[in-house]
Amino acid sequence: MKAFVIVAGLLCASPALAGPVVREAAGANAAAIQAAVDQFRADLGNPNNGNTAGSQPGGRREINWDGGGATAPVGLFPTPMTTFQNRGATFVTPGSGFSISGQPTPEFAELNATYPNLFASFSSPRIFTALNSNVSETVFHVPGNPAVAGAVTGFGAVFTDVDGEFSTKMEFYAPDGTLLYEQFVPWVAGDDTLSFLGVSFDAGELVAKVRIVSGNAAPGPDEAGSLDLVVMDDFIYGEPVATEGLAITPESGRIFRSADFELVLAIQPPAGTYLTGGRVWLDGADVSAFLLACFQGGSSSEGQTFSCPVPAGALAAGDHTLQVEIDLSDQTRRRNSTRWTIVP
Ligand SMILES: [Ca+2]
Ligand SMILES: [Ca+2]
Repeated sequence: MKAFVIVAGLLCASPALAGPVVREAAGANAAAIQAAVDQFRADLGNPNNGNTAGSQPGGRREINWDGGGATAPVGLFPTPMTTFQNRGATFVTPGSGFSISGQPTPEFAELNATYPNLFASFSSPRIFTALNSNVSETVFHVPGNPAVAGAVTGFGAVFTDVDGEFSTKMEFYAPDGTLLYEQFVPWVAGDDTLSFLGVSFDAGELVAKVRIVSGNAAPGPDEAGSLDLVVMDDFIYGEPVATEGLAITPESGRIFRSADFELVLAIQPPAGTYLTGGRVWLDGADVSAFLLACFQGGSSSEGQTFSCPVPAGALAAGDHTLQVEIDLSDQTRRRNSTRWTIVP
């Protein structure tokens, strides 16, 4: 009976064609990318939650680097950069740290006198770069609480002076470390140009980390020969929600369609809290009712468990994303997801 319920449930979910929703644009000025940026904001939802502590029910976060305005001096930061942890993001680079531009000019003239001729802001006046590296990573956690790992539904960034088709890219990683998606940022000839790439996911995929390769060299030298120097402006991302304390097995990876497997949710509420509700989506379709009929309770070293046997053939060949969200008695949420590639 249980096997029948789960097969019927999963097949009836009739998953929509899932995947990344990509918004991108490049051009000579802010107006050239504004529509793509606004569409991406709409994809993530309103409001912009600013510096509000804690994971909010919806909306998004933004960082424009413009605090202090036109008179602010250059801001130098170590790695990890913790300045925006109140917005649920920490920045890491293999380089020596980060810089938010500022006086003497807000286009990094202190790094190289030619840079004001290369770089422009989308949100005026300040822009952002890693130092001694062209690589930076954004890692998500609960806003105001970096000890609790989190994930978002999408991330986008503005870049300035992307001159090459393959110089600048973003990689999106799931909470279990799997690379979900990667794409090069659109380029356009010229200087003082702006590019935008924003990717959100509509099938339940979650992003715990974004790795950005910004140009093909670290800032410092003149942009000569094959060098393509690129720095960043606005970061825009979905509301970070805690992933910690909610584990899904199997983790992302390949599963043979001919094999049975066991879906197990392991939930470890923080001390003093308990589970009050939850929902499960398969490829964006709500399968909570089918799984509730199937789940068997138990416990493991990872906490309280809910198991459901998934019989061979219940999922069609291809990629499937399972997202789980639970509610806890302290009014907080936990959310996690896994992506299975079903192999014929
Ligand atoms: Ca800015
Ligand atoms: Ca460039």
